Amino acid sequence: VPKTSELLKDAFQLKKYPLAQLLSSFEQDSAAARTTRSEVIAALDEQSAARQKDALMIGITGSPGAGKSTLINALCLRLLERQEDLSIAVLAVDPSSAVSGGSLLGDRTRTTFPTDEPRLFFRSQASNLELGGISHQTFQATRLLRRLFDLVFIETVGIGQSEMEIQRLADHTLLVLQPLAGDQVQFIKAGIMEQPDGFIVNKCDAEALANQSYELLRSSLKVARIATQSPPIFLTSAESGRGLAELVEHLSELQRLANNRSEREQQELQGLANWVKTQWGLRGQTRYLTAAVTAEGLAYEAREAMVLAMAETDGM
Ligand SMILES: Nc1nc2c(ncn2[C@@H]2O[C@H](COP(=O)(O)OP(=O)(O)OP(=O)(O)O)[C@@H](O)[C@H]2O)c(=O)[nH]1
Ligand SMILES: [Mg+2]
Repeated sequence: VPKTSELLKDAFQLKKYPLAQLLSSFEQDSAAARTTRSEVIAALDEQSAARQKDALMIGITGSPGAGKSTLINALCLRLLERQEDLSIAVLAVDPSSAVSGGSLLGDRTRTTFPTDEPRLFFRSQASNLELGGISHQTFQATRLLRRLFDLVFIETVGIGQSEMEIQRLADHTLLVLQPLAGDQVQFIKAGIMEQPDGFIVNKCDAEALANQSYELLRSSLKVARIATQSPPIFLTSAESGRGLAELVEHLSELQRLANNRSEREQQELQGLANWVKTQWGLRGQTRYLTAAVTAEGLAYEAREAMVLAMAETDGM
């Protein structure tokens, strides 16, 4: 078994297998995995400023089969072509097989990411739809990926609450819709769903369909009066390549504006608080928040250790 420091050295060069091994220790919940995680984070924090990355995290969400994976794939290739020194990680959160009987997961292999592109890394995670798609594993995986790549795409199936979770985790979230499909817009109108930062109407293979879809979405958003400033709407087709250049331009611009990024530290502590709540409920959360006052200044790893110690000694 290679040592953590060796794995990390290879991971810095974005070698896929060592990266996947390190990611596993971020996704697992064992004591051994936690130790590896702490070592990795400490080693990353010690890197020179020039070597430290803080990726822009883009959430791509939307109904099953809307074309999210196909889009991400096409966008990645264009972005990489455009920017020589760019590296991208894609984290696809797949609905758990319990819900779909595995069929959704099977369908998802339709889109294949190029494995021979050294600057592109792909990871698929099982998700729990009951928890809104994004799991603690997703959060943990982004902790590593954002420190190693320039750009991280997180693909989730947008059903109900999951949009909100992805918006918390990502710096910028785009909702992918099928043409003329108003269901998710209805959710936004009804206030069930938070407003995404932008909309993508995909599968706009024909011009008439694109125009119709655009008008429908625009008028729905107007009625909903969800924003004083209406979010951008992109009309895309993976088939014809329509709108992809605009979307690439948009993403590059976001990447340039570093102030779009959320504070990593804040996000980490939020991720920890979410985890404490799912593990130990409201009582545990209260207990943690009370103790956290004295833990001010402590980073994620130290706080996680504190939480585990509290759970062990007083059951939380
Ligand atoms: N006609 C057309 N088909 C598309 C387009 N984009 C994607 N598709 C097709 O739509 C199907 C679903 O695409 P995916 O990219 O797997 O969709 P997804 O949203 O990732 O699906 P899930 O991950 O299962 O939720 C595939 O058969 C694609 O080939 C498009 O622009 N036009
Ligand atoms: Mg997909």
